[in-house]
Amino acid sequence: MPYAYDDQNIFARILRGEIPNDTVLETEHTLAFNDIAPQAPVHVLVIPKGPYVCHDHFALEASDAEIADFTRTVGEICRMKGIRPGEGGEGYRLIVNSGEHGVQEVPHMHVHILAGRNLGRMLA
Ligand code: DGP
Repeated sequence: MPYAYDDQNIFARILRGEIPNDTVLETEHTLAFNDIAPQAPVHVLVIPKGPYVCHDHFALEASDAEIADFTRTVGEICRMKGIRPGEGGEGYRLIVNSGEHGVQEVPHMHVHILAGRNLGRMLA
């Protein structure tokens, strides 16, 4: 069954300008803003502007231009925040919750960028 995108989800409303956001970076296909409930000193959400429900929906159905723009934007934010380990930063973690078992709360594809403290081990 194809994905059904709920255009009333909170990120869709942010994209339409109905709800304010603390924008970090905006590009042609991507918007990045600070998480409303930060779990680390740096906690940025990066979302595609297109109506993609979750990661696989985006990865398989978005255009190459959208995917490239999104990936570059994540990298650019790491550069802006000074968290790139190759450039003297202390590193970061990307999280993409998808679907029920991924405990995705907002049904619009998003990547969390977390940094600014040691995030501990997640996988044994
Ligand atoms: P997830 O569980 O991966 O779907 O994470 C959703 C994130 O979205 C969560 O960290 C809190 C954040 N969030 C929810 N509502 C809002 C909002 O209105 N504004 C912002 N900036 N973030 C929100």
